[in-house]
Amino acid sequence: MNDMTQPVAAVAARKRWSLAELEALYALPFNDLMFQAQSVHRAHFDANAVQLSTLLSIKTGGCSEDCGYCSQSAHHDTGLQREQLLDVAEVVATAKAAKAAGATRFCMGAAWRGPKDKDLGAVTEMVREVKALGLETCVTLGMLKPGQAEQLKDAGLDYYNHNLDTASEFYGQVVTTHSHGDRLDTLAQVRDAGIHVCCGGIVGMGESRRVRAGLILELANLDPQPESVPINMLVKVPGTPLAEIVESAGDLDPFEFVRTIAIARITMPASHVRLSAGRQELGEGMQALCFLAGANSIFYGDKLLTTGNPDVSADSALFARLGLHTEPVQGRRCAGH
Ligand code: SAM
Ligand code: DTB
Ligand code: SF4
Repeated sequence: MNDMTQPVAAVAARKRWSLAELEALYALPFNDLMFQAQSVHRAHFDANAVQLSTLLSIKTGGCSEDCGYCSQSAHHDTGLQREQLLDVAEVVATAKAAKAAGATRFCMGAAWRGPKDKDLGAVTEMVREVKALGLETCVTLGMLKPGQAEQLKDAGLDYYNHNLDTASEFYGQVVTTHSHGDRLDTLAQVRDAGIHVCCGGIVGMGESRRVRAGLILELANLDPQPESVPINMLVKVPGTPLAEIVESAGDLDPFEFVRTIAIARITMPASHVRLSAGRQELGEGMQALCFLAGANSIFYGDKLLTTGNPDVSADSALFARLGLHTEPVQGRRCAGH
């Protein structure tokens, strides 16, 4: 029975997770964790539906930031060909092809610390035209300055992707040119502008389990929780510092990646959890376990931003083998998002 002496707001307050609770979830036997995750998943979503987002790098390489995992940082010698901001027409043509292939959301990524005002005009035009195709729109442009999120919202932007990437205690070992606090600041601007938040992170960077638990804790305790939570497995790009560290220290156990997906599902029950970078390396069996753990979104298309992704034909075949289907736009079962 509810304690009627408590104010309504306190009764309705959302659960805040603790690090101890998340560490306890990580410590569960794998089958018990999967059972919990699948039960939560079924209570909130069609268990066999997967949302498909296609990525396009609209401005590639030469980024001022020093993110230790990233092929596009000017601080690392990865041999990546730099490209200026694409023309609107080229972006629209790629978005049309993505829609024809079955994607429902189109995500445009730029290798910027943040957009300059002169570039934002071109991006808002891309958002307008992609939205007019009947696709959901998403951009990931780095840190935003006051007023920029509102301009994107006015253009019809549905989602802004800006990842916490790792727990605050580990952030300084991954990036030094901006802070974890800077990320939270941009996320607040996106939320205040009324744009849906897409925010997740990367695992497999040589972090401890406690750091993985800390990342999921920080994501789950965002209030409101992000509508979309991409969980990336580090893609080891030659020439990036983190690839070299992980190459000598050894890869993360893929079951630990599946556990991370399951814990994201349990702690963020109404969010779309996206099985993001690293699908090629995980293979089909591990991807199937990720879907069982509650992943219900993927990046769909032969390329992520600069690295590979499974072919559309391979994904279609995998979906057929697993009896999965594509989630239609606005296909969520729970109200509010
Ligand atoms: N510059 C913007 C930013 O930092 O937010 C947008 C682009 S950035 C490439 C988007 C996200 O891609 C990063 O936050 C990170 O989570 C992910 N990512 C980048 N390189 C990756 C890699 N090698 N492996 C896994 N995830 C990666
Ligand atoms: C996210 O969390 N993962 C995507 C998207 N958001 C922008 C990017 C993955 C990039 C993987 C490395 C690359 O292709 O450059
Ligand atoms: Fe730049 Fe984003 Fe890559 Fe960091 S992750 S180097 S900000 S493109």
